[in-house]
Amino acid sequence: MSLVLLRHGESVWNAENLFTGWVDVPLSEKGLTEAKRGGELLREAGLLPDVVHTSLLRRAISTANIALDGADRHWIPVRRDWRLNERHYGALQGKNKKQTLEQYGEEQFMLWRRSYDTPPPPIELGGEFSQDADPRYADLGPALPRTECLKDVVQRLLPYWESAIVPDLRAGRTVLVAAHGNSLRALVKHLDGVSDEAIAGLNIPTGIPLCYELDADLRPTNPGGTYLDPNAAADAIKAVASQGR
Ligand code: DG2
Repeated sequence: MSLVLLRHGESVWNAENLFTGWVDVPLSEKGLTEAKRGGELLREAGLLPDVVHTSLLRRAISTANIALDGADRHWIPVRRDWRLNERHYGALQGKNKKQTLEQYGEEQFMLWRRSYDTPPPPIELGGEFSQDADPRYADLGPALPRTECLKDVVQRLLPYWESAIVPDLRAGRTVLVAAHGNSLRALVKHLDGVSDEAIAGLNIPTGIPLCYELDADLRPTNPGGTYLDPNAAADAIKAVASQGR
C-alpha cells in the first residue's frame, strides 16, 4: 500500500515566522513553487495518487491542487476534514516565533512547539485569530479546540485515519495526504511507532513528498518513509528545527 504525505508549501506566515495553527493563510511565492516541485517529484517517481485527503485550510488545499495538477492527477477524488488541520496553536496564533522565544525562553518555547503533551495557553474566544465564528467549524460545537498539544492532534486525527484513509489504502489506492507540519508529525508518530519523547526531534519540511510503503498490518516496510528529494529535505528539516532562532 502506498501512502504519500505532503506538508503544504511555505505559507506567508511561515515566511514571516509567525505561529499559524488554524489561521487560514495562503501560500507564499516560494510555497507555490514548492507545491509545483512536489507535483513534479510525484510524476518523476511514478507515484500517482488515486485519492487525496486534505485539511480545511487553504495552504494544504492549494498545495494539493498545484501538486496534483503538475502530476496530471488534478481529477482524482478529494476529501477534506478538520481532523487533518494543523495543530491549534492556541494563544500563540499570530505571534512571532523569535519574539516568543525571547520573551519566554528556550525551554518554554520548545515545550509549546515540540513537547507531546503541553499545549500553549488557550486562545481567547472572539479574538482576531480565533476560529469560534468560522462557519466551516460550525458542526464541531464544544469540540472546537482553543489550543492543542500533539497528543490532542493524535487523538483527533486517528479516527479519520481509521475511518477514511485506511479504507482507501486497503482498496489498493495510492493515497496522498496533504496536510501540515504537526498533523503529519502526529501521523508519522502513529505509523512509525515513535515514542512521546522522540517525536520532539522530528520535523517535516514544506513541499517535499514523503512516501511510505505499508504492509498488510499497515506497518511501514520503509520505516521513517522516503523523501522524494532527500537532499532538499535534509536542509529544510534543519531550517524548521531552528525556527525562531
Ligand atoms: C506551523 C508549524 O504549521 O509550526 O502552525 O506555525 O505546517 O501549518 O505551517 P504549518 C505553524 P511549528 O510547530 O513547526 O513551529
